[in-house]
Amino acid sequence: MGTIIALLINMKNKTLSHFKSFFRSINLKTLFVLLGFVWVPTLYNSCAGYEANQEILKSVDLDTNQVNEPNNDASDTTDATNDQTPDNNEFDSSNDGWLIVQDYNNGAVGEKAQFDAGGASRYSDEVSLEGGQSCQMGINAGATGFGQWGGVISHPETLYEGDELWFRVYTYFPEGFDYFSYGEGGRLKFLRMHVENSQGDNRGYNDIYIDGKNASSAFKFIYEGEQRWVNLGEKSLLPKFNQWESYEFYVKFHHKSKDDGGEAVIRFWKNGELIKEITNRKTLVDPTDSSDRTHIFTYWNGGSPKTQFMYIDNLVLTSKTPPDMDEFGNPYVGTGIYQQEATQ
Ligand SMILES: [Ca+2]
Repeated sequence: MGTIIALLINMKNKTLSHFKSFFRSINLKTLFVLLGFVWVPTLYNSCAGYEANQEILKSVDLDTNQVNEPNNDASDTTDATNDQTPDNNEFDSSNDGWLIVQDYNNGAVGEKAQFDAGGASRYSDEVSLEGGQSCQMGINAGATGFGQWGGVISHPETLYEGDELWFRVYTYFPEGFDYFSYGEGGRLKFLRMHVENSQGDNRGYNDIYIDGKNASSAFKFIYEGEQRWVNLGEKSLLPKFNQWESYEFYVKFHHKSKDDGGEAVIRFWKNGELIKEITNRKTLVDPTDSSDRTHIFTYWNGGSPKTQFMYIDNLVLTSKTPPDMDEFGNPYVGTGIYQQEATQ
């Protein structure tokens, strides 16, 4: 497919005048054959697995994403990270929760990282927050990307009403990355916690979206079991290019909001700063609902506007209470760097 596109681009550049006269003289039947020639491999690549996608992604000119000048200088990350390295053992041992850390430092570069449904998520040494490696996430132009874009982490133990979940991840968007959605609602799925009922039927996700390009806010929250949007943060809080930034999404699962006498609370931080605490939304439909898995990205509403890559590093997903607290006394993972080895 990459070869076909390259050929078409070459033809356009080198023989534009011939190309125009060719199209003026072309009949409808030939046009359909040509369209099929392009469309069928595109469809194949959007459905096929890792190998097909890898081929496409390798054909991208990395110059346009400015990842040719990887910046592994740890001094650039000091603004976003704590000087102290927290100890995983500091996580609250008084509850029975679990802790997952992914630092992507030990996988073979180019191999698929440890996500479900993340065929184009691979270990990379092009940029890293710590340890020399990160996880590169990629998507093809026009693809919605399920099975390729982002990834899914199954919860080691299912979470129920009253349980809490913290999801912290560092992201690096290269210059020129377009993180907006241009269809199917016009918002980009970002951090997502899945909810199901006691029969295993879908109850919708607790979602953080990157809001629309022309929206007033940078992000939005919704619990799909309630379908009420909440704006999160000013536009200035959108991801910045060529730097590591942390995002953290906290949910206390409950079928009633705190404001309604329940326990459901949602918090969202960027770079350790609380963007919003939400106390008037529920996070389950029924008290018997549960949360079985967490997603990062996984489906690009309307399709990606271009073929592009970004990177994540030092992902922490935990139902154990983290040792750090924000300025309001809320426990959170914050900006600390954790080591994967200690949790294995
Ligand atoms: Ca790393």
